[in-house]
Amino acid sequence: MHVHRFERLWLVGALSLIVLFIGTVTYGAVGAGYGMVDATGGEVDPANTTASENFREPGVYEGSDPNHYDVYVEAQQFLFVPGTNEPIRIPANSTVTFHVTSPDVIHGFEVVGTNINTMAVPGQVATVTAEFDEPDEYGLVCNEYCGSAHHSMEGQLQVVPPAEFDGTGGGNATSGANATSDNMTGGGNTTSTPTATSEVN
Ligand SMILES: [Cu+2]
Repeated sequence: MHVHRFERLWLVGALSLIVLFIGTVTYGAVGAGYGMVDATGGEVDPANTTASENFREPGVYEGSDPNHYDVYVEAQQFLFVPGTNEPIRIPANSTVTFHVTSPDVIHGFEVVGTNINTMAVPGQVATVTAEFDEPDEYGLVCNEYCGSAHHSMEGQLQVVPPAEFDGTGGGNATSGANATSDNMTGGGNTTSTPTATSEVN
């Protein structure tokens, strides 16, 4: 059977497109490191978020390992606690797990310029873990429409040199600075590091 040359070209082109599309979808699903908010953070009572074991008094806590910190954030109309009235401060060269929930309506919690971006759903705790290698400042924004002052809902995350880190704050303030401090790795790393500048709005 004779297939005309142009016919064959179209055939090859169309098949290549299909392969390309399947490839990009597969890459987006498994290769790019994105994940859905799942139920691992647990549930809370939105009217009393700290009553449950899954959420603590908002603030920064030392985590299970050295250089690991847990940050509990309440996103509410129209501020992040902590984050808006006082910045979230964490030391550089650390791994941080954010636990985010909302006592009122659905909000967003995005650390601008990184891939840290989750919904804050009333009754649910979203957890996101990221590494911060170098001192920097990031904006926080809410990107789920949450009411009349949604556009003004923003905050700040400060990654400070370990020597300047003045301890964890929150329910139980312990002094968190790690003794060994200045072995900062340079530059880009795996999970969520920071490329863009952190400007808000
Ligand atoms: Cu909002």
